[in-house]
Amino acid sequence: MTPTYTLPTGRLFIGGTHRDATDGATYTSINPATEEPIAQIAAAGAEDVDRAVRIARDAFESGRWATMSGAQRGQILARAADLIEQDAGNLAALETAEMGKLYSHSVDGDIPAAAATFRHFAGWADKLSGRTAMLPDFGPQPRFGFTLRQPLGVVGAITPWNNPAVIAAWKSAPALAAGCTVVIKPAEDAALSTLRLAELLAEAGLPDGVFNVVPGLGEVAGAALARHPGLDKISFTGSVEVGKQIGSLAGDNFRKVTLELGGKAPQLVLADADLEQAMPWIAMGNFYHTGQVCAAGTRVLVHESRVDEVVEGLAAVAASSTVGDPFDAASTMGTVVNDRQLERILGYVEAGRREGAKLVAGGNRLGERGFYVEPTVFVGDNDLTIAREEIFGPVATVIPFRDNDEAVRLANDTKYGLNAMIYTQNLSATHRIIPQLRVGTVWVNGWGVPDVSLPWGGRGGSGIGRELGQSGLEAYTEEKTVYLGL
Ligand code: TXE
Repeated sequence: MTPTYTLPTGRLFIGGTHRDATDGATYTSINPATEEPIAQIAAAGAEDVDRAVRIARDAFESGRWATMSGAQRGQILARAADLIEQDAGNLAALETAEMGKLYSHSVDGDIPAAAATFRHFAGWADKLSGRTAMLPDFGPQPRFGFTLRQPLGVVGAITPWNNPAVIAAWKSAPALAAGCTVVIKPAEDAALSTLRLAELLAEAGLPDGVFNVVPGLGEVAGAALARHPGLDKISFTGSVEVGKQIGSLAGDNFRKVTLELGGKAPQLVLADADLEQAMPWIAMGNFYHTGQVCAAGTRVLVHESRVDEVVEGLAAVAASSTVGDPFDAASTMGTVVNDRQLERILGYVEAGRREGAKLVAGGNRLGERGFYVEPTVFVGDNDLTIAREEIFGPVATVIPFRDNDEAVRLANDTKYGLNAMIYTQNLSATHRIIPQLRVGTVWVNGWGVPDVSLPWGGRGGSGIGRELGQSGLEAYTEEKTVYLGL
C-alpha cells in the first residue's frame, strides 16, 4: 500500500501561528522503512522555547482558557477528539512513515486511543471539584473546611517517538481539561503527528497560546524546556537517563513532575497457566510495535515444568512473523525507529550471546535497507544484561523459576517497576502475588496497552507519578485547602 498523508507544516507552533526557528535551524525526519527523508522540521532553540513558555504563561494568566467554564473547555476537547478521529488515516500514516509502526496498529489502535483520551478528559473538564469537611470548632469559632482544585498553570511536556500522538494526548488532554496551558516538545524522530494535532486543536476552537509545539533536538529544545523557570509542571516520557536530569531540574525549581521511564516487565507464567490462552499475549507483550513499548513484557518468567512449551510457543510466533513494510497489511512487524535503535538492539543481542544465553529464534537484522530486525527469543537467567536493561526491541528472555516465591523475587529483582503480567487459573495465587509485585500495573491473563480510564505509571526506575484516569487529571491541578470561620 502506498502511504498517503498530508504533511503538516514542519514549523514551530507558538501562540496559534507557525514560525521558523529563530536561527532558522531545521532537521531532517527519516522514514525508517526506506531510510529516505520525509520532511524538514524546524528545530527550536532556547529562545524559541522561551517565547513559547512566555506565550503559554500569558494565555494562562489571561484566563481565556483557565476560567472558561469547564463545560466549554470540555466541548472544545470533545470536538478535538472528533477531528482526530476524522483525520485518523492521515495521522496514522504520518506516524507509520516517521517511526515504522504498523499502519494497521496506528490507524486502529493509536489514533483512536488518542481521540479517546481527549474525549475522556473532555468529560472531566466540568467535573473538577474539591472536597468538604465538617470541622470541629477551633476555640470559640465554628468552622467549615473545603478544598478547591485549580489548574497548575503552564505545563511542559516532552514526549517520545514510540506512541507520539497517544502520549501527546495523555499529557495534554488532562492538562487542558484542568485549565492549564501546554508547551510540548515531541521527539525528533516523530514530531509530525503532534504538529498535526496542534492544527486540529486550533480547528476545534482552542484559544491561541494554549497549546504550543516546539519540535527540535532533545539536548537543545528538550533541555531548554526542562530547565525553563516559567513552568509549573513538567511531564516526561522517555529514557531513564534523561528522566533523571528532568527530575533533578524539577526539584531545583520546586516544580511538579511526572516521569514515565520505561520498564523491563516480568510475565509470570505459573505452573497451571492455560498456555493456549496465554501464548498470544506473552508473544504480543514482546513483539508488538517491534518491542518498542514501555509496557513490553520482556522477562518471561516461567515455571520450570512449562519452559519447553513457552519457548516453543514464542519461537513459533517468531518464525511465523512477517517482518516488512509497515504500510503492508500482511506485515506483522514493522521497523524499529532509527539506525541508533537498530544498533542498540543488535548490541544487546550480541551481549546475550556473549554472556551465554541460549538463542532459540532470530537475532539478526533483516535486509540492508530499512531498520528491520528479527523477533528474537533467548533462554537465560535474570542476571543477564538482556534481562536487566530495557532493550526496546523484539527480544524476549525466558527465565525459569521453581516456585511462586522465586517468581516474585525474580519479578522484583529489577531497577524498573512499571507493570507485570501473571498467567494462571489459580485465583488465590493471583491475589497473593499481586500485592507483592513492586509495579504500578498488573495484568492477569493478558497483556495490553493502558486504558485511559485507569492510572498508569511506575515505581523505582520506571518513574514518578501517574497519568490517565482521575489521578492523571489531578496531576495537573493544585489542591487548595480553605478554612472558613463561621
Ligand atoms: O530517549 P530520550 P531515546 C527508552 C528506551 C529507548 C531509550 C532511548 O529504552 O531505547 O529510552 O530512547 C527528549 N533534555 N525509552 O533516545 O532521549 C527527546 O528529544 C530534555 C522509553 O529516544 O529520553 C525526546 O523528545 N529532553 C520510553 C524524549 O526526550 C531530552 C520511550 C525522549 O527521548 C533530552 C522512549 C534532554 N537532555 C524511550 N534528551 C518510554 N518510557 O516509553 C532527549 N530529550
